[in-house]
Amino acid sequence: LYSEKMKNKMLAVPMNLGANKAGIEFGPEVLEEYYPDTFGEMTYIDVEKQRENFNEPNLKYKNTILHTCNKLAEATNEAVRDGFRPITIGGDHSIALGSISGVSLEKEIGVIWIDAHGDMNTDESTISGNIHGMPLAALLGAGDRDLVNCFYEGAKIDPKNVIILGARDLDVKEREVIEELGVKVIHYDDVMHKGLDHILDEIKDYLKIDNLHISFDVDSIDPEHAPGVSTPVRLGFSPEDMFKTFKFLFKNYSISSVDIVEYNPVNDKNGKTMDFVNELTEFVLNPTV
Ligand code: EXY
Ligand code: MN
Ligand code: MN
Ligand code: MN
Repeated sequence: LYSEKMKNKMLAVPMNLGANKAGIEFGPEVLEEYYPDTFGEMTYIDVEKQRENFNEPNLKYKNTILHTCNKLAEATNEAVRDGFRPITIGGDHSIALGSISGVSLEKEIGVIWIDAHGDMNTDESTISGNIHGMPLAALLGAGDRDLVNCFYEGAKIDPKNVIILGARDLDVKEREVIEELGVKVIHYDDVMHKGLDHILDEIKDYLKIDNLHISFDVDSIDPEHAPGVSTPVRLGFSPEDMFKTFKFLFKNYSISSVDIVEYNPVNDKNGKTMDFVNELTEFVLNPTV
């Protein structure tokens, strides 16, 4: 399935509360300032601070994150219904709860979660209480009911239609959640040992779904190439290999929507990360496979 050329709808979500770290909220405006051609048309989903329930240390800033994700879901749902491809620029990975909830209402979608992490903690399994470590679990119906019921009741995706690609830092209890749900994980070790070509075949053989959402976390890239993230983990994809992966995905699936999250300008070194994020976004906006 070729991803037919679609009109893009660029959304910006300056969210840092899921990572509980300063800097990520400035990602969209920094990208827009340096690369107006790529990021000049973004519609901002503003983060409106809600009253928080601070005796829930395992769900930090839940109400504000949920409020923002509901607004984002409205926006991605409207974009899809109007025949656009929503491209959501973060902001931390908690916003994927909103972007994916919005695109999953009318049709079943698959998700490839490209990330050094699993983002499959629940409020019970989390160590940090940071919600950017939880969105995929919530999308699969696990954990805090309010997160699970974002935008509409219940799970948004089926575990059989999900692959986590590039994992190299999973928490112990998080692994149990992944096992229980039966989500396929392709660790970065597997990519190194089997080679990317083999891995891409593996994805093609496993993920049998028309509509695919790409949730791309910049920390999936080797911090040598992309240091500007909130939770860097050593090793990881080279930019070249990631472009090869994106070309493969756009060639073999009908890409419904894309997230590009966790870019943190504060940690960037001489703009290396910003340049990569711009190049990747340029490809997504005009996928020449
Ligand atoms: N697993 C750790 C936690 O839950 O806090 C780290 C999560 C990092 C999440 C970043 C967005 O990918
Ligand atoms: Mn509001
Ligand atoms: Mn992530
Ligand atoms: Mn990550």
